[in-house]
Amino acid sequence: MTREVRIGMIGYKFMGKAHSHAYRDLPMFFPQAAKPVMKAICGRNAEGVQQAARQFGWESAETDWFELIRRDDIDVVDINAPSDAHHAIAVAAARAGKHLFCEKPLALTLADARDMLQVAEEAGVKHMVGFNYRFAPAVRLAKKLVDEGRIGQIYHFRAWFLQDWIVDPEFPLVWRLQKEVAGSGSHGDLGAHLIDLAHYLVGDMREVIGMSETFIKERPMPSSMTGLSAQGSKDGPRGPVTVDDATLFLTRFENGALGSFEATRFAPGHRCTNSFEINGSKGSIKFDFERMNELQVYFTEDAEDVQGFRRVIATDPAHAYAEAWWPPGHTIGYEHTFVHEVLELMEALKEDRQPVPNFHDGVKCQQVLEAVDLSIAERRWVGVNEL
Ligand code: SOE
Repeated sequence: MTREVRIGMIGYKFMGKAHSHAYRDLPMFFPQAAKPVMKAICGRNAEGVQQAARQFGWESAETDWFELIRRDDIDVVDINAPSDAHHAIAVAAARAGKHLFCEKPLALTLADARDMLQVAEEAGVKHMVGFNYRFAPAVRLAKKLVDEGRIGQIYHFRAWFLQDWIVDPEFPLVWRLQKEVAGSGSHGDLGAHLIDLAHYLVGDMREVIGMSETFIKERPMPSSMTGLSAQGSKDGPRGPVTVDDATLFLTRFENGALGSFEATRFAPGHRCTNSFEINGSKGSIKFDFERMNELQVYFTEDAEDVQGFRRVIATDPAHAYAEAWWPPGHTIGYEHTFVHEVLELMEALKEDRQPVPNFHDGVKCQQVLEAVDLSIAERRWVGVNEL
């Protein structure tokens, strides 16, 4: 692989912008990495995609993803389209010899996710899945503390991802609320991140049991959507919400730890509270994405008179990625998680290895998502390996 990697990206809205920003920022802050060349961006709406190409800095625009994957000046196909398009694009792109970078959740179903992995492996291409929260320096620090045994044996992992952008019953029926496009609701959108963090920090899950609810069953059809905002008319046509508004589940990990998970879009005041807490024999760790530069850490071995949670700001040279950015205490944000993600992709390509997290992680996440769904449908504990 050369020092340059030519990218073709499908989707130009929320994630398209986040990824575009990452490609642009990477060479400035991580000049040692292979350089992403923003060759082509693709979207169905010609005017929209051309505007995005100009605004984000792409060399060209396409309106048909099939044309994009046929181009011989593209090395990586970056898939940011809604979830129902992931499988077809990934399979065709892998067969065309392109490396893959796909947003989460990997697919609508476990069967599709497994197929994507199999086709990518058979084609011998690299594959990455967009679990961006792994790339927050404070999360990297949590991982280091766990791996070095500084928290001891893990007893508990509890995680919650809370949002409130659809709490208004008149918020329109956007694609994220339609099962055939999104696969699931809060479960696959938010829960998927928590499941991935649990896999990353604690390990594999043995069994799960869950519950879910769709609080608002019908909503007005949307007339437009950008990011997480949408317009629709109260008096216009309405349609059924076919995904979960909230899903909660419990797990027993293979290493004996216990886990609890809550993903909801019905938590007023919580815009993007992606949090976890780990309790181990030697201490505890707490993370909250809304304070993403901080990690709360407690060590049982601290002297008794100063015991308590300490607030570590993960911006010192001792922390992952920090030296490339700003002086200590000069914090970074959401968009930087994507820069670090793209850094991993570029390094993996340069080193001729699979990036992490890759489609194996995407499949593992999908397996838990579906095990939880099955446990809800059958009202019982489900072994993750049943699927
Ligand atoms: C919307 O719920 C959303 O943007 C998710 O799609 C992202 O994956 C998550 O990181 C933040 O919330």
